[in-house]
Amino acid sequence: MKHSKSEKQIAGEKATDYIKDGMVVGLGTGSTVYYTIKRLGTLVKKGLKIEAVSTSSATTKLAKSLGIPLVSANDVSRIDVTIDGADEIDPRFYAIKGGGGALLYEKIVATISRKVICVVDSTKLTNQIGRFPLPVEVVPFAYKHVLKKLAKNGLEATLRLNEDKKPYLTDEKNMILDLRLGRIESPTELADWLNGIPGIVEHGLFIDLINEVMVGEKNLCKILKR
Ligand code: ABF
Repeated sequence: MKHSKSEKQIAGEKATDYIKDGMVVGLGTGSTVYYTIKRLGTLVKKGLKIEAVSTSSATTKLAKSLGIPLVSANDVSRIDVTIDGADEIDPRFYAIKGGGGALLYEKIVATISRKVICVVDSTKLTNQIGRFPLPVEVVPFAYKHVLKKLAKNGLEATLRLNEDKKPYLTDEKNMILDLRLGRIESPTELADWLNGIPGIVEHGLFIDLINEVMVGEKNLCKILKR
């Protein structure tokens, strides 16, 4: 019996329509972009000529296994299109990312990209972001002080742990604090405030970075534009 594709697969694969010969492509991280990368691997085998910038060690491993040529962010002057997932996204395309721990490279890559396409299943759409815990990447040197500062301001955060109950470390060997906010009244204000705290390297609020959203909905792909 043939299984129908999941919403993640529908959105992830459809996004490869944007990738053309000669492009520098940003490859996000996660279980939706997984399908983008798999399809891209097939296209490269068929002769598509691209170079890709990866946003995590997991994506690098997958892309390498599929023969996708990789370059580092410092080797390119721009990225033509980046395809990445999200944990939550609202109608303004404000998103929470970083559930997978790759928010720092994801944000850098999005910032240097001409176009950012977000690929999601329909459960990721929301009217107000904040239900998904907001990941904040911190340097280990200061994490307790950052936690204290957050608590002083009424923000409940927990240090992310891995399966061995040790602190989860990002590709840059930083830690992640997950902020339980419930709802974020003003994402821009919160982003600015977090940006001003020494010890915070980056946070998972993506504001004015996403240009288009491809949503898998049942067995179709809906394209949302700003
Ligand atoms: C990445 O993938 C992350 O920023 C985000 O945490 C995750 C999206 O989830 P999924 O695995 O469902 O695609 O883009």
